[in-house]
Amino acid sequence: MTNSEIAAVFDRVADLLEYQGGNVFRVRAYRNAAHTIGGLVEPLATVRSDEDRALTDLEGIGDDLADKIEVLLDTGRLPLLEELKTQVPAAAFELMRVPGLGPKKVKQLVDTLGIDSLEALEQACREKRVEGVKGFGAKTQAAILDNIAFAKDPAHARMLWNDADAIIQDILGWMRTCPQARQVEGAGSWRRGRETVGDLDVVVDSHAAAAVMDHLERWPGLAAVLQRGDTKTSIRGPQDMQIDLRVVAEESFGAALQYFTGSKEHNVKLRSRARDRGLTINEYGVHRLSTAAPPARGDAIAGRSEADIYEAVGLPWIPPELREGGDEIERAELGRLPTLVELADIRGDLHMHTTATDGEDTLADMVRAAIDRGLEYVAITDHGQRVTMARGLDRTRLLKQWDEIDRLNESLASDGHSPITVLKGIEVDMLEKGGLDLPDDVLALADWVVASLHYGQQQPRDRITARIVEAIENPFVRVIGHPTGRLLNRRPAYDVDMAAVIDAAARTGTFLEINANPWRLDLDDRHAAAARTAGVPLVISTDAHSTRGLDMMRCGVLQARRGGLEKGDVANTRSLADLRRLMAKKG
Ligand code: DGT
Ligand code: CA
Ligand code: CA
Ligand code: ZN
Repeated sequence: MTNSEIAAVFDRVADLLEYQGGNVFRVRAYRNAAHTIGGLVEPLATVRSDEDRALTDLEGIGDDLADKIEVLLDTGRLPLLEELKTQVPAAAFELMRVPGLGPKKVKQLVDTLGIDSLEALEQACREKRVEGVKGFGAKTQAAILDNIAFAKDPAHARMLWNDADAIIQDILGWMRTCPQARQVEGAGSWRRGRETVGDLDVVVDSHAAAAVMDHLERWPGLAAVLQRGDTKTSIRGPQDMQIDLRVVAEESFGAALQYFTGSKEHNVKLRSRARDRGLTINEYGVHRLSTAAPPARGDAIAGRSEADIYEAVGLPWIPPELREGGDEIERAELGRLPTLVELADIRGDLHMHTTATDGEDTLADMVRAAIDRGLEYVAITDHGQRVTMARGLDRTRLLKQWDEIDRLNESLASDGHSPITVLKGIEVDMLEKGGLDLPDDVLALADWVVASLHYGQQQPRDRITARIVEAIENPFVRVIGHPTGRLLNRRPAYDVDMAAVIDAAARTGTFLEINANPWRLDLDDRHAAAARTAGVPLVISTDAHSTRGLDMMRCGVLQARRGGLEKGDVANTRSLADLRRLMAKKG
């Protein structure tokens, strides 16, 4: 069994236990185990067979779970799951895949309406039978209908970029140890930094294709070989991810890298530009149209490097993040390609949580981790009191945290040179009825205020937009956090008029966030580009809930690059003094 299959078994056990109203700690143990295993590139079978290691070395895997993993590896089945399946209706699991329908809600629908399939649930919503069930109502019923459509859409089954990145880094590292491989690069949507990835594409420069493919087949992450040919092999890796590997000769490597980086739309435009110049481009190189097809090796006018390919059609090299078939070729032609923001430009992180609310690490740990990452300033922005699930801060607890931050800043500066400045921040919530969850006299004392919308996401477009615009108009609100609320693969954005939000932000000098969490990436590339055009400063923030979360900054930077953002468009590339000058433009 692969890791992803084992993770899926544990997730299913957790769902079914929860459905039965099982012990919450037991449910959580299975969920955590599924999470750990799902994120592991190395196969569990390898860990188990290594004499120097034990399955129980893995985070959240105790003796009991280790035993169950061994049973799964040996037999491919888990008696506990088989037993649970006999106790829970077959449809329950299918229904739990609908975003927003947890095990408890599903149980209620099954028990009261006898729902036995996704189709039956859809039907019941249409016939308005769900709104009558206790705890549901008309709004929830409408949301379920939307979410069934969302769950059925294959576009929502793609892997998050950050997870795909872990897999491709492992495979690139492995392939670079192959003696016959001279250059090894990742291509496709991963290289373009798309928020989700369908499959992974790898291009290898070698004259010994068979040896390269043999090496690929020995990759520890390999689950199955799907297809092996002379120049291309496709395999299945961890979490069912497909990987396509192509082997080309050195003189074609740049052409292949360009071709397989795509996007398809970008390539179509590039080819048509080539044709206008009497040239043809394919994965082997750029040739004159007059030469007989297929062109013989060696007569290409470009192919070795990507820059050569673009140069052959009179263009500068275009960064992969911009190759989506928009106006990047026209901009390149005019010499107007942006100089894209880079991770190294980022000097501060202005959205993060601590153990005071729903973070996993303490204030001191978060700040230490930020120093280790070379940041010059951070804002601590725990939740305001409305977020009761996260034990959101009321006035008293917030002021107490700010005292702690004062003392921390003092101690950091005790030798006269502080490595970092910690800003006193808060993530206030926009209330369902309008307004914020902490009063202005408290916000006036903050260095940095993020306002976010977590509740009442089903409200109609004009209500949601009005709530956000009202927050923007609050003189103390500096930035709107994750402005559309989308969660990739899980939940669509709430219905909001982004043009009105961008407009209000521009008018008031309020910033908009690019939330770097790989599930969010919100604003997305297009909205970020629109905000830039309107002159709204963007802030790329991790919204970290642990020290590891701080490393997600790179995902946000990638999204910003896709939106064509330059260093100057991103407020947290500035020094703290310059950031404060920019903040002073509001109100
Ligand atoms: P994905 O895998 O769905 O996230 O997206 P991509 O862009 O990685 O697409 P993929 O893996 O099908 O192909 C990788 C690149 O190869 C693609 O961006 C452009 C190029 N390519 C593949 N098939 C074709 C094709 O039939 N025509 C053209 N023009 N380009 C193609
Ligand atoms: Ca791909
Ligand atoms: Ca592919
Ligand atoms: Zn947050």
